[in-house]
Amino acid sequence: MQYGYFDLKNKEYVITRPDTPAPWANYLGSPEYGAIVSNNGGGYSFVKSGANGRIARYRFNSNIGLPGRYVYIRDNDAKDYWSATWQPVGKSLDEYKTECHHGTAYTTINSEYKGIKSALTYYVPLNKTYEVWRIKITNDSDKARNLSTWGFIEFTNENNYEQDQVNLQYTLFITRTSFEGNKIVQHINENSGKDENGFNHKERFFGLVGADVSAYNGNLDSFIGAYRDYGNPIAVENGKCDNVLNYNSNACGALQSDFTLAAGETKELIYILGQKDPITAENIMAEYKAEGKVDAEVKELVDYWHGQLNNFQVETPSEEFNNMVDVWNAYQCFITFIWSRAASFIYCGLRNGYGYRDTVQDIQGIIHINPELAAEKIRFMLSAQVSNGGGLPLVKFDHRAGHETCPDENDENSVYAKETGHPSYRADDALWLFPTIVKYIGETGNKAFLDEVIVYAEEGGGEATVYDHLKNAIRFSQERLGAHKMPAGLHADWNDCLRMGKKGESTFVAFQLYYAMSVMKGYAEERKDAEYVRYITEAQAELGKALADCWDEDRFIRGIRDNGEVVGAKADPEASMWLNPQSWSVISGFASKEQAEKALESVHEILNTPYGVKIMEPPYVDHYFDGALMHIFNPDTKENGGIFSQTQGWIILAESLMGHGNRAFEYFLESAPASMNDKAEQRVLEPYVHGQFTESTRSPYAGRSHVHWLTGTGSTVMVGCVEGICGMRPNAEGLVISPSIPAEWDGFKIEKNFRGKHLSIDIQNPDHVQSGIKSITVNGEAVEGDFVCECKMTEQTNITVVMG
Ligand code: IFM
Repeated sequence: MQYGYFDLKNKEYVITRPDTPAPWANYLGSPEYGAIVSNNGGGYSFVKSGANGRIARYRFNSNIGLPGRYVYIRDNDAKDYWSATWQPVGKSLDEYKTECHHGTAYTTINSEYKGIKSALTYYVPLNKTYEVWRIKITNDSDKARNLSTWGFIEFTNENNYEQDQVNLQYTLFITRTSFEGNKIVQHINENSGKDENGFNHKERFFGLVGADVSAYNGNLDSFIGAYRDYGNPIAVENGKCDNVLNYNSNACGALQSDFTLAAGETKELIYILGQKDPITAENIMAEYKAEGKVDAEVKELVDYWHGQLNNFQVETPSEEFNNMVDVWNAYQCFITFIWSRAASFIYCGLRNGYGYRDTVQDIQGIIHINPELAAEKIRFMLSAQVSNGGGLPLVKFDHRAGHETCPDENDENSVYAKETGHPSYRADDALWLFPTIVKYIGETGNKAFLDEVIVYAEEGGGEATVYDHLKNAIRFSQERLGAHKMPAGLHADWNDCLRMGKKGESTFVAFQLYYAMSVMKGYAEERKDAEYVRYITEAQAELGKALADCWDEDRFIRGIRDNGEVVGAKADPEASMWLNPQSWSVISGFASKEQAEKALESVHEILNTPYGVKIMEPPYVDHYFDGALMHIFNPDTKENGGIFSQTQGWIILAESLMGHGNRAFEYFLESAPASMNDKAEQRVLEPYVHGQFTESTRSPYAGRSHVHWLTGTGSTVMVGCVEGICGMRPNAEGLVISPSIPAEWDGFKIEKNFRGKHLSIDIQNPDHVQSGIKSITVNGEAVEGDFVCECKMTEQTNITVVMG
C-alpha cells in the first residue's frame, strides 16, 4: 500500500494518506533546539538534550504518536471541531482531506474539512533556538464562518524527561503557568536561581502572533478534561477555555482565538514555542509581527538545505536512486552527522555523547557534499583519540580535548567507565579514521591536513600531527594482537553484540587494519618516511599471512575467540556465514580476485533476501557462546541474522569495486526505503529514510524495518552509492571515475561541485556494460584511463564518460 510519493523537484516526501503504519517523522532545527514532528503533528521538542532538555512531552513506545503540536479548529455555528493535522481528532477520512509535506527542515500539513482549508507549517528558523508553527486558515465555502482555534502544546514539568515521567511526587509540584501578553509562560523551580529580572531561565513560553487570545489554559487537565484525551478536549468541545492556569499539576499552553472568516478570506496565526524568559519571548514574538517574516525564514531554510544537497546530484533511470541519493539519503546523512543518536521516536536522548565509531562513520556521508563541515568534525574526533591510539568509546557532548579521562583497560571502575558507562576500548573505533580521512583528502585535495596538529583526548596526552595520530591508531591495534597476530577483539568490534574475548580476534577489524596500513603506506611514501614505509610493509605482510589462514573454502571466517575457537567457520551449525568479513575483504584490498568472487557469490547465495542482505546466517539459537550476545534477539532480528542496514552500504561498495554493477544495484534496490514505497504497510518505517535493521525471512514480519533516522546506514549506503555505483572516487590529485551500474542503464548524469569548480558529468553506456571505461573527455579533450586530473578542470567542467 502506498501512503505518499516523492517530490524530487521540491525535495519533499508528500504523505497523501495520514493513517500511516507508524508516525512518519521529520527533523526540525538542531540539537541546540530540536523538534521532531510526525505527519500528524506528533512529536516533542528539547533544548540541547533530548533527555535533559525536554520541554514538550511525547509518549514513547507507541505508534499512536501522541501528543504533539496541535491546532484545533471549531466551527462555532455547527459546534463541530477538528484538528489541522488529521490526529488527534481524527475525523473520518471520507470528509477530512489532508496532505503532509515533509521537506528539508520544515513540515507543512495542508488539510480541508467542510469548506475550511488550513496550511500548517512547522519549522525552527535557521540557527535559532525556538520553533514556529504558522497556520493559514481559509474559508473556502460560500458563506461567512464563525471559527475558534486553539494552539496547544503539553509542556513537561521538568527538563529531565525521566523525572518528568516517573518522579511525580516531585515534578508535579514545581511548576506554574501564567498568562502574559498573548502567551502562556511556564515557570519551573521559580524561587531558585533568579537573575536580576526575577527569571531563572527555565521558563518556557507558548505565544500567539497574528490574533488576539480570547481565552487560554495553562493547566492540562482543565483543557483536556477528566476522562478525555487529546482527541476531544473539553475546552474545544465546549468552544471555551476557562482561563485556568496550572499550580501543582500538569502544565500546557492552550491559546484560543475566536474570529469570523468571510467567504474566501484567509487568516494567519503564528504560534511560537521555546524555552526563554518572558522578556526574550516577548522580543521574539514582536519580530513575527513583520509581514513576510515566516515566508522569508522558510525560504532561508529551503535555500540552505537545497544549496547543500545540490552540491551533488544524480540523474539516473532509477527514481529510487535519484530520490535517495539526491535528497533523502543525503538529508539523513546530515541529520545523523548533526544529531548523532540524540533524539528520535526511538532514542530518548539518554546517550550523553558521540559514539566514536558512529560519528567517524557518519562524517563519511557528507564529505562529498560539504567536506569542510566534515573536516571540523574529523578534527573534533581526532581530539577524542587517546594518545595510546585508541578512540574514546563515547565522546561526551561537553568533551574537553586534552583534559579527559580515558578507559583503563584493567579497571571496569575507572573514572571514565563511571562517567560514561563504557568500561574499555573497542577494537575498531580509531580505525574508522582512515577511510574518513582518505575521503576528506580526496574530496578537497588538502594533503596539508595530515600536518595539522591536534591535541589528544586525555590530560597530559600531548598533541600530534594528524599523520602521527593515524600512526598511533595503527600502533594501538599492533600492540593488541591476539594469538594469531590479528587485532584483538577487546570489548567488541563494529558489532556491539560480538565479544570474542579480550584476546580473541576479529577478521573484520583485521581487514580494517589491512586497509589502514595501505593508506599509511601511501602517505608515508609520499612523505618519504622510509622507516615507516619499511615497518608498515612488513606489518601488513604479517597481517596478510594471518588473514590468509582465515579463508574457509568460499568465505572468510568472522574471527577466532580467545579460547581458539573459530567463529563463522563453514562447518559451524549456526552463524557459519557472515557478511562483513566478505565485504571488507574486498574493500580492504586484501582478497584475491578469486577469493573476492567466491566470497561475494556466497553472500548472494546464503545471505541475500528480497529486503537486503542478512548480517549472518543461520542466527544463533542453540549454538551460541557467551560472547555472542545477539542470541538474546529473536532469530532474523537485529545483529542475530537480521538485515542490518548499515552493512548494506559495504556490500554495495564491495560489489561495485569488483565491477559488478548489476549486483551492486540489486542490493541497493532491495534495501532502499524508496523501493518499499508501495509496500509501506509491510516496511512500517518511513519510506524515505533508512532504519537500523529490517526483519529477515524467518520473522513473520519479514521486511519490517526499525529504529528510524539515526543510524550509521545513512553514511555507508551513501558511500556505496556515490563511490560505488556512481564511481566517484576522488583522490588528492583529481577524480577517478569508475561507475558500476546495471547493464540495462543507457547512462546517467552527475552534477558535482568539486574544489570550487562545477563538474557536469555525462556517463554513457552504449554497450550496456556493468563497469569499465572506454573513454573520457574533459571539455572536449580526451584523457587517459579513468582519471581526471584536477589540473584539467575549469570553473565549469564538462566531462563525457563512455563506458565499455
Ligand atoms: O556498530 C554498532 C553501532 O555502533 C551501534 N549500533 C549497532 C552497530 C552494530 O552493532
